Amino acid sequence: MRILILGGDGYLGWPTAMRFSNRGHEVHVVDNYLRRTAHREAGSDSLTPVAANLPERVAAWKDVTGLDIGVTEGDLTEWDVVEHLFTSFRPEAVVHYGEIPSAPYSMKDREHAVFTQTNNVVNTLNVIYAIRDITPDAHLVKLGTMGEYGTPNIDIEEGYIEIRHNGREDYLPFPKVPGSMYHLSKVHDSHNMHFACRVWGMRATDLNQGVVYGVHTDETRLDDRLLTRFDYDDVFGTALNRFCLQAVIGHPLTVYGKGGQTRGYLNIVDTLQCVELAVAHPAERGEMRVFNQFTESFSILELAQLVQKAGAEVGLDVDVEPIDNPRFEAEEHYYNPAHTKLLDLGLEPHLLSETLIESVFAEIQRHRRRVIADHILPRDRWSPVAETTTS
Ligand code: NAD
Ligand code: USQ
Repeated sequence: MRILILGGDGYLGWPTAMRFSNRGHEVHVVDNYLRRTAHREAGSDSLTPVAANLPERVAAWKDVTGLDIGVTEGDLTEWDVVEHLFTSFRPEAVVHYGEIPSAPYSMKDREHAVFTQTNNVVNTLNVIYAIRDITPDAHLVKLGTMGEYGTPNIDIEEGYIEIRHNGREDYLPFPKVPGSMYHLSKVHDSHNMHFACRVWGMRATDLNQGVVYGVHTDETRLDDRLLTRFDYDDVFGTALNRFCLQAVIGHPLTVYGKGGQTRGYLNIVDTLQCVELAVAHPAERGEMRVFNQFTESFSILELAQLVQKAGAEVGLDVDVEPIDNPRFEAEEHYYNPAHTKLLDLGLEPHLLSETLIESVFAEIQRHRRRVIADHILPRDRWSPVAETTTS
């Protein structure tokens, strides 16, 4: 199959590209290095040393496996780039990771919020129109987020809910109450995709993914030149990856507030599995499927305690020291999202274990000299109101 990977230079995009290439697909990756630029500007960096650019990455892949991956270094918000891409490559599946993924980045100030929403919404609109006008049968597999739903006080369904209201019934998109300008950008994307499926018969799968953790996939292990990025800073690092790094360098684990914030989590190898399953079982024309993509839920305090326990096993003395929550979010809440659709398609979860955490510790140790410790504590508060009431 011809598979286009948007955001193919990212944490998840690069391993996904290698996986599909390894499986014999024709793969083309696209990226404008926005993520690398944001780190450069902030003074942070991936813990793992990643190859300098996509041409170097695909050259290393070719060297190790003999397989080719095509590259476009370009911005998906530019229609010319997208139009050329679709006209020349004619994808059968489009895996869309190519957005700004960070809630804290989007909440810094007006500029970052506008940039996040413009980048994410405009580039997805370009992709939708390219599918409509150039490759109408292509299947869009788009990375959304569990955070689109927020933390409502009812069970979360997979995308849609049956509603009875004043004696009538309908099956409608599940209500969305997201917690950041970034998460909102994903809600806007979902609405635009739903519209394109209803009105133009696009086929799409919206993968509402939880928080991803882990360093390695089968392909990144083949050669150090194939490593994917691993971030632990306050803006782009995600919870478990941050905690593992903090444990290794002796930094107290940064649980925000009461620590009851509960989220769905999954191993990076399961991200690849889920995306492969979605691509192998395409949505019908006109169908907008929504899969909740995570394998298990933890509160942030539970996660910290798991890391602490795994640390003790390998002789690390790990402290958990809750700090003032820089975000505006519920710290104690109900959380029970459905996540059966990917299991029904054959997902075999790799659940979080002490052994896995210990293997992440070991990989962090290997790159420890690259740690930039002054990018661990959060620097931006999300709510001027919260700032006033806590100061
Ligand atoms: P990432 O930042 O590492 O990857 C995204 C890539 O897209 C980056 O390399 C970036 O340069 C590129 N990009 C952004 N805007 C672009 C544009 N306009 N044109 C071309 N390229 C562009 O992030 P990630 O962690 O790999 O996440 C990938 C996707 O999965 C994102 O959409 C994110 O929202 C979603 N997601 C991630 C997680 C997670 O825990 N990592 C969880 C749920 C959902
Ligand atoms: N948290 C801490 N301490 C930390 C970091 C985070 O307590 O040091 C808490 C946060 O306050 C939040 C939870 O842990 O309650 C998750 O935070 P996170 O930074 O790991 O994840 P989040 O900001 O939600 O974003 C990440 C990815 C994003 C993806 C999302 C999936 O960056 O791309 O969409 O996870 S989800 O959370 O399901 O929406």
